[in-house]
Amino acid sequence: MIFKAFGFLLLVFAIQRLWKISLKMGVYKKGFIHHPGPCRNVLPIETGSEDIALAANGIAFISSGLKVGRYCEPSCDPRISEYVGRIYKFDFNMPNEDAVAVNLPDELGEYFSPHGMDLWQDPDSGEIRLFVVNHRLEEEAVEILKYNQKSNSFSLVKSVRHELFTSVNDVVAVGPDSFYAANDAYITGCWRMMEAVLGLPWCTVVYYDGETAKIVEKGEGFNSLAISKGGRFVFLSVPFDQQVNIYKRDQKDGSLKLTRSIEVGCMIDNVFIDHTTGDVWSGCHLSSNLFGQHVADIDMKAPSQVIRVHPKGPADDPFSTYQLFSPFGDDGELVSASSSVALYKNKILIGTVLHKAAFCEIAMKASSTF
Ligand SMILES: [Ca+2]
Repeated sequence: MIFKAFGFLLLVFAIQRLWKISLKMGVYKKGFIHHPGPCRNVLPIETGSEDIALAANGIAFISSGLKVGRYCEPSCDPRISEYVGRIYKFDFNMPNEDAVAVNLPDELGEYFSPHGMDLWQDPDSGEIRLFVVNHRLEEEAVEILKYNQKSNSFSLVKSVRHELFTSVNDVVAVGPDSFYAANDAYITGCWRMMEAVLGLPWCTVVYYDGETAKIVEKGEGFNSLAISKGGRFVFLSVPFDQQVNIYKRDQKDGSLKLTRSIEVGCMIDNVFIDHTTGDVWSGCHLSSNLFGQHVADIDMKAPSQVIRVHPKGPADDPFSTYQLFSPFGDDGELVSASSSVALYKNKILIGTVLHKAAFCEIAMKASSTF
């Protein structure tokens, strides 16, 4: 009798999980082309542009060459393991120019697999530090790099490793050597999929204050982090639930308190905050099914979408009401599997997990339907 009851409960759980997963897979979703103005690919990027970090002067850094095979080698196109990790620089002020690879410090070694990034700029000296998630062969790391504009190079300030870094996807800087890091799983390798299938809340957000690290949030399917201007709110994307969580941040101890979850209708990846308007922008995947096919064969196209959430609430709770926009969509031909976006003076850069990058001018007025 007990076994029958247990079996029944297991069946109910399996049906509930399959129902939830099938809804989120987006099997029947199509990528529709709608560009906000003239768009072009940014050369020479061909092997991914997973995340974009933007400096106040319009210089954007783009991470490229993420070796996703670390997640589950048999399900990935073997060409991905040959990707070379790079960080490109793109200048929004010279939008007709190509992106240029930035010279990396020798300490990073031959094997470099950059993922999420964020930028910290010293308000007095203007020094730019780029925080880069790097899946080192032996362990996860957040590399803190100083940008040297004259030599177009990075020097290594600090390589932060910690036992709480289980599978870091993204990072958001809150000081010259302090940050939050989001782990997108606890298990490594192919078995990590079981975390999503079973709905195990083993993802974490880790706060590193420059010396020590602690877990400040746990849950399912975490991905990317961003922070509001002034640092009061932290944003966390949860692709599987197709939502972005908004937390109030205690600036003394780094703790986070969930205040809002906004459903965006697509598998939201890296979050970008427009500090002029407070808008949340993100690269999105429409179909995890097509995304999976793209990872298995990078010649198979996966649709792209960019979303924008415009806050309409008061300053202490800006997203109590909001408007949701889709400024960009593509069937996968221009850019496949969009993961990131950055906005600068009515121009956007769009990045992808494994494919090209695109630059678009925004011809429409932001206050209109775009
Ligand atoms: Ca990401």
